Formats: sequence, structure tokens, C-alpha cells
Amino acid sequence: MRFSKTGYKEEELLHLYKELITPRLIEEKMLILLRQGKISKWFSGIGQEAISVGAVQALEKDEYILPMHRNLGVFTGRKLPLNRLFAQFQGKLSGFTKGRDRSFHFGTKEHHVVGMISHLGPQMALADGIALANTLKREQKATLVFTGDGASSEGDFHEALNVAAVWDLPVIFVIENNGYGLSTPSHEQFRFNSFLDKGPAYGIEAVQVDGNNILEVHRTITKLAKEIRKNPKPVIVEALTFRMRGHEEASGTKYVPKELMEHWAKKDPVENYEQYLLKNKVLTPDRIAQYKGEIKAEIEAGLEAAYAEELPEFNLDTEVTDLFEAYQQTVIPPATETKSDKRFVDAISDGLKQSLEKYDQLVVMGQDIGDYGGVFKITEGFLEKFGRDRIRNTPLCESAIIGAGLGLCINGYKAVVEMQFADFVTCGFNQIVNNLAKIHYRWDQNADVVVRMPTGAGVGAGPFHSQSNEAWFFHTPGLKIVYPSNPYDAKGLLNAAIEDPNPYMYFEHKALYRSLTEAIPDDYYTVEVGKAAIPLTGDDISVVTYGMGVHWAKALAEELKEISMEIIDLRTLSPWDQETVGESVKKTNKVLILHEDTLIGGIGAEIAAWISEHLFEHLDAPVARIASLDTPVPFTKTLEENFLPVKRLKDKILELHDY
Ligand SMILES: Cc1ncc(C[n+]2csc(CCOP(=O)(O)OP(=O)(O)O)c2C)c(N)n1
Repeated sequence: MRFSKTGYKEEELLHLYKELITPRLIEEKMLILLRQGKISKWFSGIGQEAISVGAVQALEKDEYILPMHRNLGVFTGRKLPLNRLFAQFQGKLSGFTKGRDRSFHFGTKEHHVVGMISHLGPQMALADGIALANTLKREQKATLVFTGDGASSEGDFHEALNVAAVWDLPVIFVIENNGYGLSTPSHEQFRFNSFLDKGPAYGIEAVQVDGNNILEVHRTITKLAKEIRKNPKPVIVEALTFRMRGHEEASGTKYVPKELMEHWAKKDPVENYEQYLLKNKVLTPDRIAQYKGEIKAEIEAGLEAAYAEELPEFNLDTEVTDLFEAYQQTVIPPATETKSDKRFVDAISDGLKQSLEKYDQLVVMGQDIGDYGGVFKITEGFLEKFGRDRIRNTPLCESAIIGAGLGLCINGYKAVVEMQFADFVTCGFNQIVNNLAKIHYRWDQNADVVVRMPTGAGVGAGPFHSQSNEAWFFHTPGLKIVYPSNPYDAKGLLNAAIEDPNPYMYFEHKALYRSLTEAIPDDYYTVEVGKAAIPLTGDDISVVTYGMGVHWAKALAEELKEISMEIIDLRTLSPWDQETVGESVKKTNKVLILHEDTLIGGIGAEIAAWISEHLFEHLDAPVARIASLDTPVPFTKTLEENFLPVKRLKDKILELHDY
């Protein structure tokens, strides 16, 4: 291995040496503790330390770095207190996740470190968002994210690189190419020769470094960071290396040919650098002993503190409240009484526009939302008013954009992300349910992202442009869900969702966009989240519904004047208003839950279970449900009409009434 110390002062060389041996010494200790059963799992980075250490030392301390599972050197380089780091590994309260997540799965904004989720690939889009925030602030900062050669097969890899390229984001994508993804060798992972080939495909510069050579890694990344701070653009760094231990300690390395192991053993990043410094008289055996002694003492002190701590006590309140950033909504009434007629679609547009005026830090992203104004024209004219920085046309990549939304939020912004159709949220599902929904619970980072979704059927658009998919998110702790049924609520709930620093799924029924007009306030206002409305009061039957269901129920109530129906419009699905539902059921003693979504496992199932459990003595009939058929949404009118519950609604109400 060839080192060149040209350009480095002696103290810099020694500093890098100390930084390089720190993760190695910690790991050696961890492996002992693992064998003693004192920690549960360990993902070794032995053999790869020069990449983490070289990278983190090349960045400014306030530049974000996004490590993966083998980047211990990033955490030590950013000087996280060792007692807290070890407490994190042991699931203790003073760790970074209060015992809620393991190993390196955490971030700390204080240290400008954003850790991974297990799913690997989604990490990269967060770097895009963080870098975007820096460019919007006109701050000359680089962001660096790691990924592995295995994770590069994930679609998220492609999406994140592509967005970074199209938006000229100053991100250094470091690909640690260690030849294996768990046990799968590179040739079973991809067909290209090197990640250098990926650069031109994305229009990105790509460079290759010897990942075991600390000076080469450090020098290269220092230079690239300097360049991209001045001239924002992404760059790929392929760092060639090898993982000397198993994927995690239990999995071993049997699948690695012996000669390969021997070849890379000779290239050990720590030993080689040490020898180089000794040969060049920068380092002496005494100094090595001194450094190692100091670091080992720090490790022991950190461990002692971590071991002295008990496991966290279970606290039901904080387990649940920590899902979200603490936030108490203040409902804002309109400043004046002026109103004008607005269609549902205009109400959403109006709310979004006024929120953009209210929050300079709000960025809206989506496909075709710029010059074109969005496929439903909700953002028409926004580009001229708010500019290209804040109204961002995106490539076709839901996952990267939702991830970028989270990255924006980590770095001080608010994001609204438009799905062209709610159906396409499937492509961003992982970012929503695993990143947005879990991040506050895991490490106290809020996700100030609203995902807007044109939803619902009745427009002859078939299985992939008509779905109701609120139940997927309803089941996921950590998300708030709103689903307005009229223009007033559409504007007020959108504003409320944007105000709240927590993640929202905002459903807007596209069949209501242009079919419903109402005089609503011109001023900015918000609607209470978590509070149902009662558009019709009655005594005989409670109909609990939302979205299009409200209109079906209202029409039926008009027709069946002899039955006194009370309609509850939930408006917020998560958290749903148990109090209002409860009071209504206590009054009418009969309840039908109606939704457009399919029946099995729908939101109605949860509401029905809750009513049965809590209001059994108040019921004069079994809790009834009506919903769409449990099939995909069909295209042709005659089929779609019968798929939806509306045709069966009258019979169901009569049946319940007569029970
Ligand atoms: C989406 C997803 N699929 C599978 C896994 C299981 N898994 C964890 S790490 C890993 C291999 C990753 O390989 P690579 O990206 O090259 O990183 P390395 O472990 O070699 O550092 C696999 C398959 C996972 N964590 N996430």
C-alpha cells in the first residue's frame, strides 16, 4: 500500500492515526463483550475503518454525515461521548434512542450525524434533502452519505443519485465496496465492473479510492468537499475495501475464499498506516503505547458508566407520547368574515398558497407541480409566486422525494410532498412507514412532512388510480391522517397539518375536487385535528364515516326522511375522535360505519371493535359496517358502481333500523 504524506503536517498525520485506531480498539473490546453475552449484536467494520475516519475528518463539524452499520469511526470522529454510545449499544436510557433502537440506528443533530434505518437504501435520499436545505439557505456545505455495494441494488440508490444529479445537490455518495452484501458476492449483485461506471449514467463525477488507505480517502474527500461547497453538485466515491469479519458476528465468513481473506489481511488499514508512520519516524512505539493506553482508558470509563446504568423503566405515557413531537394545536379562526365560493380543489390550493406565505421555510415537491401546475392544477401559478426553490418539480421517484422531505426537515425546513395519485404512494411506502413514522420515537427527530394524496374512486379510473389506502397508514403508529369531506375542512385541515411539526397523510378525494363548491373564508384559518364534525344530527342511527361517505350518507338521509340519522364526519382518521363517536352511539344506540375503502381490515373494523368493547351496553343492534367490495377497484362504470358501497347503503340502513 502506498501512502503519501505530502501536504500533511505531522500533527495531522498523528491525529488521523489516533482517529483510526479508536474504532478498532472499541471494536476489539466489543467483540470480547459479545462473547461474554454483554451486548446483543455487533456489525463489524474491522478492515474498513479508513473510510469512515477519512471521510468524517474531511468534513467540517457542522456538515451532516449519514453513516451506515459499519461506520463506527464516524461516531467516534464526531466525538459522541463514549458512555452514551455504549449505553446506546446496551439499550440504556442515556443512549441516543432510550433503548428503543439498537446499535447504530440513531442520529444526533448536535453532532450532525443522521443514522440509518435497517432498510439501508432510504438513507441516501435523506442526504439529498439535507443538502437541498443547505443550498436553499445559500450555505456552502457538503453532505456525505455512505452506502454499501449490496445496498446499491436497491431502487433507493438510483432515486437518490438521480435526484441529486438533477438538482445539483452537494452530496458525496461514498460507496463502500467490500465485495459482498452479507454472503452475496458482487458478481451476483450486479454486472458492471466498478461504480465508476455509474457516474456517467447519472451525469455525476465518480472517483475511486483505495478505501484502506486513510490518507488517500481523506485527501480525496477533502478535495471533493471543497469543490462541491463552492460548486454544488453530487459526486460518487467508490472506496474499495474488505470486511474482515462476518456480516454480523453470528454469521461468520465461511463463504469467503481463504486467499481473498489473506490478500486483504495484508492490506489492513490500521497496521499499514502505523507501519508507514513508524518508518517515516512520525510515530514511535512509545507514542503508540501512549495513545492506545489513553483510548483504552476512555473506553473503560465509558463502559463503566454505561454498565452502571439500569435498563430503562417502562413508562406507558412516554412510550406513546414520544411517537410525536410535543405539539399543542391552537385553532386559528379566519381574521375576517370575508368569504368566497371555492371548489374543493380551490380550497386546497388556497390553503397551500397561504401556508407558503406563512412559512418561508415551506417547500412543496411533486411531479409536474411546477410550470404545469400539477395534474389537478392545485399548484397552478405557484411557480411564479414562490419560485423554483420552493415549488419543486421532481423526477418520478416517490421514495427519494419523501426521503428528501425528511432531510429538509432535519435541516430546518417544512415539506409538503404531492403524490400525483394516492395509488403511487406505494413507491414511497418505506420512507413513510419506516422513516417518517418512526423517527421521533427512535431518536426525537420530528418529521415535518405532509404527504398530499388525491384518492378515491367513482371516476372510472381503474385499479391504479382509484384506491383508498388510508388503512395502510392507519395501522402505522407515528402518523397523523386527515381526510376532509368539504372545502372548508380541506383548507383548514391542510393548514393545520402543515403547522404541526409531525408527519401527516392528507387525503383529498378527487371526485370532490370539482363537484363541490362552498363559500369559505378567504383568510388563513385552521381546523381542529382529531375532532369529528356532525353535519347532520339525529336520534335513530349514527353513521360514522368520512370523505365521500359523508355525501352518500347525507343524500340517503334526505331520501329516508322517516329515519333520523346522525352523521359523524371523522375528518381526522388518526387520531380519530372517540368522544364524539361515543356520545352519538350512546344517544342513538345503533351505529353503521361507512367507508369507501374495502371492508376487511379497513378503518371501520377498528372503530367497530372499539364501539363493541366500550359501548356494548348502549347498543340495541350489532355494530354494522358497510364498505367497498374486497376486490381491486374496477374500471368500467357498471362494475365500479357495484364495487362501491353506495348502492347497498339504503338496504343496510333499513336493516339496521328494523333490527
Ligand atoms: C431492504 C433490506 N433488505 C435486506 C436487509 C438485510 N441486510 C442487512 S445488511 C445486508 C447486506 C448489505 O450489504 P452492503 O450494502 O454491501 O453493506 P455491507 O454489509 O457489506 O457493509 C443485508 C442483505 C436489509 N437490512 N434491508
